[in-house]
Amino acid sequence: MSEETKYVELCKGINGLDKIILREVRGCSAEVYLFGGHVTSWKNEHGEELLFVSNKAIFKPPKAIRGGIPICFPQFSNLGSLEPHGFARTRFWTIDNDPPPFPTNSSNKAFIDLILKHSEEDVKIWPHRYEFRLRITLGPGGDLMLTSRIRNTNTDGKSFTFTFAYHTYFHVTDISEVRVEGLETLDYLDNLKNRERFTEQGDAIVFESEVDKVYLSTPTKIAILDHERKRTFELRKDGLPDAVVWNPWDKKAKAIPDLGDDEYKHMLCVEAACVEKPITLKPGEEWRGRQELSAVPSSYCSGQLDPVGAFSSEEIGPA
Ligand code: TA6
Repeated sequence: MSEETKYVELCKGINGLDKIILREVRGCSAEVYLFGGHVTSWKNEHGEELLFVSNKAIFKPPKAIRGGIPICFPQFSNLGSLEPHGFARTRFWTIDNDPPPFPTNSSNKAFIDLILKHSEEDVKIWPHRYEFRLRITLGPGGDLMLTSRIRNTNTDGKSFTFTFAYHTYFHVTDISEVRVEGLETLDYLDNLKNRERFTEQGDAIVFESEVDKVYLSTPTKIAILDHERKRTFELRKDGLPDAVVWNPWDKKAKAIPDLGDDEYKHMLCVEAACVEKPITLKPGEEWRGRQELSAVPSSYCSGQLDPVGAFSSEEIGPA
């Protein structure tokens, strides 16, 4: 990267929407739209795209962008009266130029702080005041880190409750050659069976048909092995006990207007989430939830996952 190249650049994206590009010295990059506070690209040092964004994605508000990392807040899916996955993914966020102190690794230079606050319109559908701060960091080694800090700023003394997910769409070469490790033997709610509770049987999770499951109280590390590409994604999470796994497969894909009929083969959603036990904040309280992603060559051995620790770049202090 040349001296002049910026770690953080604000520019226009598709349809003139404001976009931030994060770059790191070795050539990796990430892109974030202010619309939705939505990460739409994460590339490694070879310029290979690691996230899936549909060719049919509509970069036109108020429709959420299909792919990347939509932020689901204050409601995951249809678990409440709001629009599916809440409104954060369809609102315009702003750049937070003066965020409250945040424990940062000084080697991280490519990061952006965004903020979303209640609007008078939104108060009519979700009667609460809040500040949602989102820091998106591209580490020097190419890791992508998202940290959310949500504060209850109600002045009427009322608590609020929410569910949450980083609805991450990973780009995979061939879904039928992908396996997910770290969720085996866990309990899950099956969205395809009225959210009935089951226990995962067998070894790693593989894909042969539609999957829409919320794994409960998972370990902090999950691996997604793209056998065909010889690449492993590692997802590390903190403050987010659950993990959603979703692939619509062929029939459902055809029913989603902003997803190509065959694109399900090249995507897999694995989402750090808090679904089963919603979070409640009293006025003045803050919650933090973090997701870190790495992509490593798949000389990575399966079975290396350990259930604790290992937050590499920025530690989360007490809330
Ligand atoms: O996270 C899985 C899920 O809730 C699925 O049920 C599926 O519908 C998906 O999200 C996509 O939702 P969307 O509202 O973006 O079409």
